Formats: sequence, C-alpha cells, structure tokens
Amino acid sequence: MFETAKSLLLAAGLCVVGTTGLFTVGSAAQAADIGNRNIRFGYGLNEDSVQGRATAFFAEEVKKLSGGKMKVSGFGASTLGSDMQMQTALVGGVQEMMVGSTATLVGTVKEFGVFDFPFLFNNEKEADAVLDGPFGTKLLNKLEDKGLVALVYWENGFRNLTNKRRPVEKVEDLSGIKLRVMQNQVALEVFKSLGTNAVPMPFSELFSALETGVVDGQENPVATIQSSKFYEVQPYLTLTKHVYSPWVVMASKKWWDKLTNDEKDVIRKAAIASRDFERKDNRAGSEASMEALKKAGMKINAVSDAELDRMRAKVQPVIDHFSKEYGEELTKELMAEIKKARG
Ligand code: TK8
Repeated sequence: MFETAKSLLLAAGLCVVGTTGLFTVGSAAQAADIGNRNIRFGYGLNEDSVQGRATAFFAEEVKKLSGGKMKVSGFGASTLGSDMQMQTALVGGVQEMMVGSTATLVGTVKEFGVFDFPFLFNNEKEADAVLDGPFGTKLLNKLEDKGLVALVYWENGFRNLTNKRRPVEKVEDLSGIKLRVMQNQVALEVFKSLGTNAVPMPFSELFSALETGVVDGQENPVATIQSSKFYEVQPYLTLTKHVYSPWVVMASKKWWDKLTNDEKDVIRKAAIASRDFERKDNRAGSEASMEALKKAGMKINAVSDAELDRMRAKVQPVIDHFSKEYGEELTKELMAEIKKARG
C-alpha cells in the first residue's frame, strides 16, 4: 500500500521533471531561493478566451514550480488598461506582467512592425519557427533596454475581416469602410492602401466603437472575434487571413531585477509551458470558433486566390517602404528565416 503510494509519488515527481525539468518535488522548490511574490498579469481579451485560459495555466505552473509561494493574478478585459497603458505600467514598475500584441510595441521597438506585414507567413509552422528562432528572439531582447523583459510569444493568429456594410469579395468592396486598425503605422498604411478609411484605436475601445457605429469593421483572428463577441455587432466575416499576429508575454524589468535566479527560473519555465499550451489551445479551438460564429448568424465568405493576389499587390509598396525604414538587413534576415522554415 505504502509502496504503491510512494512509487506513484515518484512517478509524479518524474513527470514534473519531464515536463519542466526544474524541480523534482515540492520540497526542492522550498529549498530553492524563492520568496512570496504577488504577480499582477494583465491582458486585453475577456477571461473566457485563449488569453484567459493561458494566463490561468501560467498561474498554475508558477504556483506548482514555486511550491505555492509565487502567486499570479490574471486581470482580463483590459481592466489594468490597454496594451500601451500596461506597457507603461510595466516600465514604471507598478505592474509585474502582461501579454499584448507585437503591434502595440512599435513605439518601443519599431522593428516589431514587420509582424504587421501582410501575407508574411503561410502557416503557423513558419510563424513558430521564426518567432522562437534567432529572429524573434532578437526582437524580444531589444525590449530589455526599454524596461521590458520579454519572455515568449503567444499566438493571436491569422487575422480576418469583419464589418457591418457588406461581404468583402474583392478589393473594391473594402472601399470607404471605416475600419478600426491596431495602433501602428504599418497597419494604418496597409489598410489605407486597400481603400478603407482606417482608424487606429486601442482594442479596449473596439467593441463599443463597433456597437455605436464609430467604425464599421475591424480585423482579428476567429477565436478573438468569438471571445470578444464581435458577432453581436458585425454581420459579415471575410476569411482573408491577411496577417499573422503574435502576442508577447512580458515582465517589468524594474520588478524582474529584484527576483532571485530561482524565481526568474520559475517564471521562464512557466512562460515556455504557457506558450505551448496557448498555441495548442488556439489551434484546437479555431474550428469550433468558426462554427460558433456561423451559429451566431455571421455571414462568412472566403476570398479567391486571385483576389488575394490583388490585395498582395496593393500592399507591396507599403511593405517596401517599411522594409527600408527598418533597414533592409533586417528584412533580409527575416526572409531568410522564413525560407529556412519553408525548407
Ligand atoms: C488583445 C489585442 C487584440 C489585437 C487587437 O489584447 O488589438 O486587435 O489583435 O487581440 O492584442
């Protein structure tokens, strides 16, 4: 009886080693240099979303790895502020952690704008390879000088277009649509070049802007369209998959510098585990999200390859312009990484 219990415990211990490689059992976590820490972790989507689930997963991992000493509290629906407001709070050391869009980091490290280049990645496999490889890591590391310790990329995913005016089947259908875009120059110029009346706005204001008619449409991945209930105010969904949006999990450098090495280790390991969980969850859920959006009454259409090619041609000058601005070396490096991922 006791023997069985002991071997079960051993098996559980081994399992922890297998998945995290950090501590064998709780007692080892206690022996490590870990103190009591309260960590406020902010995000923009609702609690019932991929961000909410991955934050809960991250909190659980941190709890496990720290023997219950480090406590992560998630704050969803932008209750701690928009992405940019949270970044400022992290830099100032008044908030510990957050996850937000690369698109909102361009004011800090402008090169993050490359991830707003349309049609950059063909699939998630390419995105994972580039983001987790030397290119993605290099951009994350640039944040450290600016007061942000970037840990991992999560996935928002391939963005699609919704609006209340009409189904978008060809470029011309975009003409004059008042479209909310993320707050960065690339997104703004891209959607201007496609003929929309593009309006930059924080995500935290988007639902009400759609509801009150301040804007006609927006673009986001299907999981986000569902979890943010945009189907309540947007009749048309067009599957453009025009750009892949990453999220970045970050910590305040001011706060990070006060952690012990063991505490940093806990956060790093938990962040990597949360990345794998979040991507799996997002990918597994996107078909169900499509079904839910259909059921909710959205009219969904795809765009022909020929029309997507026309969109590509329209946005190319914008990509060329910003490639120059970031330095052509950087874009070359990015393209080489993508080529490598394509094999
Ligand atoms: C949520 C945002 C959002 C992003 C946007 O935190 O702003 O449209 O796609 O999902 O990061």
